[in-house]
Amino acid sequence: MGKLELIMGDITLSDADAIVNAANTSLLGGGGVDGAIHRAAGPELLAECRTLHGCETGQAKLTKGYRLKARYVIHTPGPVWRGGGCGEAEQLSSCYRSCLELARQYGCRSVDFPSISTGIFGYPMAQAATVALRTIMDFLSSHSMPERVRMVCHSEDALRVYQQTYNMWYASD
Ligand code: AR6
Repeated sequence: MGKLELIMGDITLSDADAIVNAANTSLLGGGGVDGAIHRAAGPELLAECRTLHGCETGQAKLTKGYRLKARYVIHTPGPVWRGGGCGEAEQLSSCYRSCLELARQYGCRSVDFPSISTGIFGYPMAQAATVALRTIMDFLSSHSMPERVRMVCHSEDALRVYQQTYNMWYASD
């Protein structure tokens, strides 16, 4: 079974085969990690994104990585948090699953994720971590690729939440 790692860092510096972009449904860029990925990848990324004609929440589309070290960027619009009663958890889980499925189809051995929806879209970090880790662990337990998935947390607080969530659900001792 592939392994999951929780680290702190800047996903634009990732050397994984694919990185995930917490995008919006236009796929035409924005703030947060989306803005950082577009800046680091260069204008060719936006040019390719324009050919994709957007993406639905919970789905994913793949582009090349251009000036990034990562070969591919997998763009997924997460849900906007509306209090939790509007299908947000199912949509967030679908984001992770769709990205992992695309990565597998493109032969990616390693994939790095940011914490989708937990910035501008307002999803509470602990609840997002539960959905993210459960979906990734389920996928890894039933597929041989990718071999390594990393959650790249952007702050110590975020990393602590992911570690605590992991320990709560998956630690064996
Ligand atoms: N590396 C890793 N994680 C990061 C980085 C980075 N360089 N920069 C931010 N984060 P957000 P969302 C974390 O707001 O909530 C955009 O405008 C950040 O701390 O980037 O899904 C899109 O176009 C947070 O934990 O994405 C959409 O309109 C996480 O990444 C909207 O924002 C996600 O924060 C998407 O909102």
